[in-house]
Amino acid sequence: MRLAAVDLGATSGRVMEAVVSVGTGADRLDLTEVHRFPNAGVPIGESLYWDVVGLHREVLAGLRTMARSGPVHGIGIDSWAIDYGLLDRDGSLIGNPHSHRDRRTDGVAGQVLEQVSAEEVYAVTGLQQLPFTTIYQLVASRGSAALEAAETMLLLPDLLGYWLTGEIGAERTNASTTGLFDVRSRTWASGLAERVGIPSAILPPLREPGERVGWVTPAVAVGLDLPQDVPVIAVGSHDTASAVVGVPAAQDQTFAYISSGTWSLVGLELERPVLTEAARAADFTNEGGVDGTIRFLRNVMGLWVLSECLRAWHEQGSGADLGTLLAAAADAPALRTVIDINDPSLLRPSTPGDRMPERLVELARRSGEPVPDDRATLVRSILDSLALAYRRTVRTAGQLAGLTVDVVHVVGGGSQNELLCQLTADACGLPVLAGPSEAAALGNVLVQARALHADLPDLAAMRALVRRTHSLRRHEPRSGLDWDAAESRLASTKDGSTP
Ligand code: LFR
Repeated sequence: MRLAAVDLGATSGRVMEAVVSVGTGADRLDLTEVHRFPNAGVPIGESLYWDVVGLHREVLAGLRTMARSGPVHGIGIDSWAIDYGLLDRDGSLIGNPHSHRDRRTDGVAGQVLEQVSAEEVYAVTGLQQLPFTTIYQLVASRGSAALEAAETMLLLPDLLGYWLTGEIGAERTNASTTGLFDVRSRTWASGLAERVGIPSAILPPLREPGERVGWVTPAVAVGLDLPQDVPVIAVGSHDTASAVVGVPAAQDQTFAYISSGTWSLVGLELERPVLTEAARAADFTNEGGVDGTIRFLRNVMGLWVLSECLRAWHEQGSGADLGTLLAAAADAPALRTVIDINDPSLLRPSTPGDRMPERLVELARRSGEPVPDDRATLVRSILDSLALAYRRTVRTAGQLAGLTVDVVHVVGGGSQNELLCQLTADACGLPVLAGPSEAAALGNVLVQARALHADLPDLAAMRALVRRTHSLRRHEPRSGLDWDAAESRLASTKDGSTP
């Protein structure tokens, strides 16, 4: 079968064509990029928005290209989580969706947690405290004309699916990231929403990955030159949920995963949430995975920090090529400057008046670490600090869940960064299996393929197919670097306390 995976990231989006066949003696899971397009937050005044109509246009362009060269048996959409659009009573989008990196949520989490205790919130939602979670965005917009006019809130993949099919709903893995979802009953936490002044009526009916969202509308079918019986299928519409489906883990190993892109999502797949006080204190999240699994993980700031440095240098007119920088970073002194890569000062986009490279230098200074003196040492410091954060997170996840991790799988774009993967193996003291880089798109099509009756009964079968059809790079841990000492150095700084 020939399936379209729409996979939207914060810096680029793509429409991928997948050809899937299972059980025919010649298994196939071939992905081809049909259309790739840039994405970025768009500043207007003090606010930061997504150009969601532009994203819809690019999705249509990709689907049209795919339709020209053959049949399309299904379409699935995944994107980053948390962000949403509001629909009015006519079903029209109200305004532009905000980016979670917008400043409107500054201080809001603190206000909410004065109203409902952090313990109580964690017992219901099981989520890490991220300042920009949907609940905080909606609280920030209480009293706004937009929220007053809103009939429905749609997370971004559900909004794009609505524009293709006319059907309204909320796919469960992404709903689980909103802070408005009850991790145990697996339904909306309507009571919590109402307590903090969010009208629960805007939360649409939930759907499971694998359910049909609907058929493309006649207008979409005509515009794309598609037949009208092309289904849009709900996949793990949170990109991280799809990426975890695409982790090529073997069944006999306990694996941790790092879904490495703009953010790095680091954790374990579990059958049940871990809602202990220790998990809350360590700020671990229990997001919903495909097939009722739990993604027990933490957000680590990720390659965002590096890509914002590249952008800042580029805007300054002295742009450098990533490959050259990484080669120089490989030769730079190891573990010279380690910083808390999760520091909130790194969250916002780099601007000419507040550039990411300078923020990192400032953070090193504040932490009493040697200040990076050139680009190679700065990049090395980012990668060492990421590896250190991965190490702490993998170890803490294992302790909290009572599991001994055998192997770390790195998937997503960051799996191509060989230096980072090697440092991750060294830091964790565990083998790292790197790839595939397109795990989210693979997870997206695997769930579609099953919904369309491919013989992929469970996650193990899906992962076995990824293993049979994709080659992975293995990094063995090397000894020689003192990661324990680097970790203690970091822990002794004020900002190094986050796990
Ligand atoms: C990764 C991701 C993370 C989520 C962040 C913001 O792309 O979806 O899982 O916390 O983006 O939505």
